[in-house]
Amino acid sequence: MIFLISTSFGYAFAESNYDVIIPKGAGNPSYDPQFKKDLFAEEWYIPTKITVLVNDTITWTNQDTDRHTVTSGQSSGRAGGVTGTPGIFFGIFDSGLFGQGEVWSYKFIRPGTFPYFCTIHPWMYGVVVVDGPIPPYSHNAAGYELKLPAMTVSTDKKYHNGLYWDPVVIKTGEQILFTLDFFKIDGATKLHAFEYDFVLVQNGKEIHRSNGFSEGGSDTKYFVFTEPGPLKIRLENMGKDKFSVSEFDTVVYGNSTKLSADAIISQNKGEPIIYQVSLWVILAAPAILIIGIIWTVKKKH
Ligand SMILES: [Cu+2]
Repeated sequence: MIFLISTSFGYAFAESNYDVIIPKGAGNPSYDPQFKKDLFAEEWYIPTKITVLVNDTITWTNQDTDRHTVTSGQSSGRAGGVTGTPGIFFGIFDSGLFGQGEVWSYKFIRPGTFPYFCTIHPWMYGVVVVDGPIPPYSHNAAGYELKLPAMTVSTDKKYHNGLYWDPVVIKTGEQILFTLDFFKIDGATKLHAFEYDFVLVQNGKEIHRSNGFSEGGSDTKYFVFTEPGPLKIRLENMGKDKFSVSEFDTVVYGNSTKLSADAIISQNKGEPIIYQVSLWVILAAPAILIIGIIWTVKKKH
């Protein structure tokens, strides 16, 4: 009986282990396939895209001399690395720094597309595609079950907030009803006519903000999501205080997870900008020098 219940959720897979390598040279944002191949990595995580099943584990091995991270979020890409643009944190997993010869493992317990990058070399990008059934219960962005209503205490410890959403698994194109509860820190005294901002942050970007007002301690909000990806539901400016923030996290599922993985890769590839810039310097420097010599010679005569 117990076995039947577990298979009805589709979690009867053999759990497999996969390896991703961080190659030597990953700490350099440029590359030159013809020369210095040992100093410049063409892929920062090998393979860049890996497809696994729910409950599989991936182990990253650092073969570079620099320390690196495996951090869920959006890389700034090759071009962004040159301009010093940081990556965008999604907050699902973060290895922290690990050095030469060290490894870090993570088990993926829900399906989806998980882009990741290195926090100190944000041009480094990889993506994990996890195939399998969507957990039939409400869960956080990592996939762990979240009992609804989810409860939390505001950052300034002044308020207690409850949040319920329906349907409990959020999908694109479906109207979601959010029910919000506002209590004093005792968790029992309802806050009536209480002002706040309802904020949705998806894939690290604010996608919605609207004012709210509680009636008898509660309020409702509707939203239809167009994009899949990790979601933070934030209650900000509670009681008109910018330090009063409560946050909940979950995920929005789309129809296709594979398409977005390919989009992430093509978006990050970009041009090897440092190589182009260095070519300009090589060509422009002698030209400026010659102009300077001609100008100096002319001045003397
Ligand atoms: Cu790195």
